[in-house]
Amino acid sequence: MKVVVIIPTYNERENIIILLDRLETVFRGFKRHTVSYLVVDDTSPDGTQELVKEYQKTHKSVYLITGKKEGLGKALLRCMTYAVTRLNADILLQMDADLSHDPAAAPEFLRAIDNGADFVIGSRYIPGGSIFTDRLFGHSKIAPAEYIFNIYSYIAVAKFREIVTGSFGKFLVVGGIGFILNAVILILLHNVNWSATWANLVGAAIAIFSNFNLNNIWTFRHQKISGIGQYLTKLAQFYATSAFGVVVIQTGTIWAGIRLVGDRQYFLFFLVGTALLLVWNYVIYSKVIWKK
Ligand SMILES: Nc1nc2c(ncn2[C@@H]2O[C@H](COP(=O)(O)OP(=O)(O)O)[C@@H](O)[C@H]2O)c(=O)[nH]1
Ligand SMILES: [Mg+2]
Repeated sequence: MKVVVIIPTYNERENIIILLDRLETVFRGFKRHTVSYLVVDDTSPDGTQELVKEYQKTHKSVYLITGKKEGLGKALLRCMTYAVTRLNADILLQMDADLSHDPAAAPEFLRAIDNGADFVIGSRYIPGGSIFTDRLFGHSKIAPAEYIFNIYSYIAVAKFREIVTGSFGKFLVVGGIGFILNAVILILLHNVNWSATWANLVGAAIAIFSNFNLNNIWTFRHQKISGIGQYLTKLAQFYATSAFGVVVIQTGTIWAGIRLVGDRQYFLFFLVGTALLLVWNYVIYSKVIWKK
């Protein structure tokens, strides 16, 4: 298979040739794969690129792509795309140019791939792991503050996306549909002279039925309830826990709030009660009704 070692560089003139030489030594006589090297240099002002171009004259398996500096992540994406689409790489092996990734360890990564791994990651934190050598020449391009900020903002965005697109977001959408159904039925029946109480009971009963089925086929589809016996048992459970939530948790919060603080704040207690109801419902659905 074709291995492309990808090496991002920015101001690595003291290191890049040493690294390429060491890699070539390590892979000399390596028969299982053909190995080439792709340097991605973002027009380093120290002339890294010129050194690599000179080196290419005598080393045919070294490739170079260049661009303007947009950060390490962008450089790596560009480089991976090039390696796959232009050099037909089957396996990508990424190494920093500052000699902090030991070339002698590279064949071990390929061995793991040969043994069936799809992705191999080296870590200084596993048993036997360490920084083999730390950067001897030049300096780190990645400022600690920026690094920490980027990691935390990535985690925050990923977590938010997971909540919105994950089961909690779907649960909210399903609940919203139920709320609309409930309101529409209440208004329609009230218009044909039903009492608001009965009209709401029918609306709520239909909304709960809709919530149950939509949650079953969408929100919690990986734990889908099937089989008529189980379906009916879970549906009854769903009605019971939904009724408990509305009567005890939501209405109870309003009742307690009014008694403690007074009637004028009733809408605030409605909002608090509804928030508690959402938590109750979500916990019951995920931990009881659609328990993994
Ligand atoms: N092409 C390119 N390479 C970069 C850029 N930033 C860092 N690098 C390279 O990425 C590797 C890791 O960067 P380094 O400064 O050693 O980061 P550290 O190991 O986290 O301190 C080195 O080979 C750098 O030359 C960039 O913006 N573009
Ligand atoms: Mg480094």
